[in-house]
Amino acid sequence: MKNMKNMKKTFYITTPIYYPSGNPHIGHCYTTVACDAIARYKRFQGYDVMFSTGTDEHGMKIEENAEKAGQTPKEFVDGIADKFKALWEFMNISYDRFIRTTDDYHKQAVQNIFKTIYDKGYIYKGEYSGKYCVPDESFWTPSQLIDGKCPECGREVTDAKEEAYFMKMQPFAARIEKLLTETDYLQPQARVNEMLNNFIRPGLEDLCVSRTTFKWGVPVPFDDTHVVYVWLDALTNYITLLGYANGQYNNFEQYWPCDLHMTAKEIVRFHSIIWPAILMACDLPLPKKLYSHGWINFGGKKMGKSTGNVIDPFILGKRYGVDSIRYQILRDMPFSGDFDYTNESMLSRINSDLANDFGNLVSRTTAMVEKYFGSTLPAAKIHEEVDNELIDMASGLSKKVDALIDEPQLGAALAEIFKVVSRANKYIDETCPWILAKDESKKARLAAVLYNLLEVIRITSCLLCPFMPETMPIAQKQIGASGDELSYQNVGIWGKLRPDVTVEKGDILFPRFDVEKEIEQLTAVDN
Ligand code: ME8
Repeated sequence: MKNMKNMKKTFYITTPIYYPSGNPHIGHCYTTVACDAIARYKRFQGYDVMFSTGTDEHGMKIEENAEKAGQTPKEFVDGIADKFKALWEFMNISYDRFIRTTDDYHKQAVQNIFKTIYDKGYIYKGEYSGKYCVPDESFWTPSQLIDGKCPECGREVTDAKEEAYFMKMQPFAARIEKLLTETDYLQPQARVNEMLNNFIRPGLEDLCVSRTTFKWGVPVPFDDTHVVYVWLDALTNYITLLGYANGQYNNFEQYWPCDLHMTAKEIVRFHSIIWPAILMACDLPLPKKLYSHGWINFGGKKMGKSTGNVIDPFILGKRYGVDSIRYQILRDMPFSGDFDYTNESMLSRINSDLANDFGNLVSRTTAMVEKYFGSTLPAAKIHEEVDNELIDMASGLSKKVDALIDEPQLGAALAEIFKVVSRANKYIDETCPWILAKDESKKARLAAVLYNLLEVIRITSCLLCPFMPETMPIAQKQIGASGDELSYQNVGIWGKLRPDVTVEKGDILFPRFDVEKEIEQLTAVDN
């Protein structure tokens, strides 16, 4: 029974499991960092969170890449899976579970699931016909061909047939259409029409769920001349890692159905049609939401392993700070479009929002508390009318951010937080604390102004912490906030910081970068 043992509400969030066919890049980082920010936010709200990621290690591509590298497929994927893990550690990704599809428990579960669907009569043996490239031993559909030739090697293809297992899709078509049209499962909604027009309305074709052209996969349990189609193997990770159809874990009842699958747009069809069909075939509840974001492009093209235009997150994180990179990619990705990454826009975002707006607010405020009050504010304060707008904005902020996180519109959530940060900087100009400081009779007013600024930093830093988990605790220490003052319960309540708080001025949180100089150096690194 859900939540019997643990009365906390649960939240299950997943990244795609990535192909370990090349090194991870900033595109993989985007989805993983976005999920991490949401997972951390949900934990902050008090949810019992399961956040999963992993690697999708079977298939012909991997088999081929391993051969090129002179390794066995397993040696090859071991090396790259380690790189993904190292990157996630570097990027402060707080995943709870990392699944590899070569894990024994997963392979066994995939076989069990395949057998279950077969026993229910939804899988049958048939014949797959298509275009075949003999040297590559690969089948292609006509639409995959380039100029009528093999898209891999450019050689001639021939008509060929092979025996294969198929999964019936018709029994699930009506329910899938309802899922897409009558619920808000697929976000952004714009993608729904794409799925309806391109796949569902023309009639769903049965899905080929086995291959005999390569060996690197999970064998079909009752016919080991076939391996299970890599997408059936991959998609089921979302339930096998909870323990479904295997004895490795025991969290299926606790966390399924999933609250949020996050992917980019190119794999929406797999997650909005094929995945629900597999679940329906197994009589399992459907996940609650699929958010498919756009791409990080570079020079107008999708950043990807095969295009070679990859930006190395290790280099960027080391030079500019992991939190800054996390912030920039989440802030600049629109809800439904793509975003074109440039080093210039990344640096100017860091300079303007983090160094100038947030960093400056913290350093100016703590410096003034130190200078005018020897670091500890007096308890007596005088409120003025001009404070109200700032107080209202900051007190109402967490409700807005909560709603945007649920959408999930992370860029918009960050923009809301930074509206309040900017308003606080404007408030400094309006209240001119340096003038108040010259007048002994205005000390209580000055204390109120500085307290209000510290409160804004307390509230915004709490909401920013899931996005920038390394730097925000440092900011919180600098303003003297701790314990319950930083709890979710208090993030929407004004005045929770102790009135006689003591600040601890510290290092600059976000240094400013000289954009031109950095571009020069980054270009040198690239070459
Ligand atoms: O598709 N911009 O793995 P994959 C934004 N194994 N996101 C990007 C991106 C970019 N330029 N490049 C990659 C697979 N991504 C399958 C998934 S899931 C059951 C199986 C992110 O290594 C984005 O999340 O090609 C995208 O959907 C995913 O990486 C594709 O990763």
